Amino acid sequence: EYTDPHCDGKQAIVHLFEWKWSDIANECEQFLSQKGFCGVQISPANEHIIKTNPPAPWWERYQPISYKLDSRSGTEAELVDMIQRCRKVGLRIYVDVVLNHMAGLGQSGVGTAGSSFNSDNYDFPGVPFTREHFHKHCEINNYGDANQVRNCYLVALTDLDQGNEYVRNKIAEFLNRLIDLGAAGFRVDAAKHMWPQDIQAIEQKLKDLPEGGRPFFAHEVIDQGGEPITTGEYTSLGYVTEFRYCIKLGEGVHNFGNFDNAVDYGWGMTPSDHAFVFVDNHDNQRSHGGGGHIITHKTPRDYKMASAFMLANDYGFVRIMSSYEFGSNTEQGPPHNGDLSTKDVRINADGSCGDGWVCEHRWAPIANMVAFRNAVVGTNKGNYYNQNNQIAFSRGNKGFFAMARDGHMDVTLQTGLPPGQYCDLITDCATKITVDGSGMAHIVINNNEEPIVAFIVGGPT
Ligand code: LAG
Ligand code: CA
Repeated sequence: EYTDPHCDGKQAIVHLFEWKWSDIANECEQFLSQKGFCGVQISPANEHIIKTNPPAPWWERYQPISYKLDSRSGTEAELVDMIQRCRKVGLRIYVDVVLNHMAGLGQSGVGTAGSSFNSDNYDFPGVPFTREHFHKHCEINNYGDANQVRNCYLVALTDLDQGNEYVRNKIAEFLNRLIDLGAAGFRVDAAKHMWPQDIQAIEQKLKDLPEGGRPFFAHEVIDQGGEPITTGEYTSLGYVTEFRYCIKLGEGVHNFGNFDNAVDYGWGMTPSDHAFVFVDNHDNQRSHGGGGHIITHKTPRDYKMASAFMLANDYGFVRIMSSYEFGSNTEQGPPHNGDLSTKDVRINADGSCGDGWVCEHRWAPIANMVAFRNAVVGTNKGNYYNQNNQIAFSRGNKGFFAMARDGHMDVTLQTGLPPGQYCDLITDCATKITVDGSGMAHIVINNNEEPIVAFIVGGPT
């Protein structure tokens, strides 16, 4: 339950981190629909704090002021327009929702929808929430204590009591409103910091989508082992983020031998049908939340290999990250104009992005592998080959994938596919592969920057 993304069987979503609603609508129409994406995770749509020092950091959006739908990505009208335009071209919207807390202590003022607030007084009249709706103040400093992780304050953020019936109703009202507006589901921020039974009680208050079915849920639970709170506590509530896979993908790219154990249930990794997977996310790419040796857009060659492998492998439901450029300042917000308003996403003539937007989701090995994943859904890996940092495997009799760490591969392999000529998806058909009557094909890679070949039955020819 809560695992149907409602996108006609498509298999990958993209997080357009900090994009404005108007830019997301354009991207649905001009790019994502052509490439077979299922939908978009959007940044929090509700009212949040406004910070000028530091100037408009990304994390403003993780400090809610109310559930009014005015944020720095746009107004409610712009949100609705975007949801509908994306929907028209077959893409669904998943809203990042911050339900664990409101703004941090020590702050007061006005939010992005004009609501006043005073955190130290627990006063959020835009909802309204008052002191009785929050846990008593204590700070989380011991992740070995599940009670503390759920009932105390995460970096001084005023911690809502989701055991309180009024709080549950206000949250459910907010989510139901997004369902009414056409959203297909939610990414739940800081789910680890809320009791699973409280999340369940909130989910039970939600409507079916207008077209039927339960909303999709991806719960953010940072579980890298060694703590009492595990992803397994949340799998009955929807998908759960699998941060160990970020580590596994990183290890695999650096030494392909490690891809043999990319999914390690001995490590406690989440079963595939509830694992929400990604190479990096908006937190761990800047060493907030999780961290570790995470591969990001800053090393494009490795990032393409990790992403392509993730899309080819038979594990989890995929989220592609789409970032903006940042340097050593991990607080830096999205590209902005002089008045701190977010810049438009610039799309260059060659299809890349500019003005500070990275658009990893437009990089060929990532964008074009979405079609691969859609085509091979439900099949297992077979004909597995992994030698000398060269990996290849089939997915049932639907697709074949190969990748070479040093950029070169020249080997004849069993593909498991019907005979015929196939187009390499990565190079948009510039390379062709012939599968003979016994399923064998000569696999050649000679591409240092994008050392990947992938082809599918029913693909372009
Ligand atoms: C998360 N997981 O459950 C994310 O992993 C984590 O990155 C989020 O924090 C957190 N939930 C809250 O949604 C992010 C930033 C923090 C930021 C926080 C609130 O990583 O750095 O804290 O959002 O905006 C900031 C300051 C803190 C301050 C706090 C409250 O960095 O120093 O105490 O605001 O004012
Ligand atoms: Ca909490």
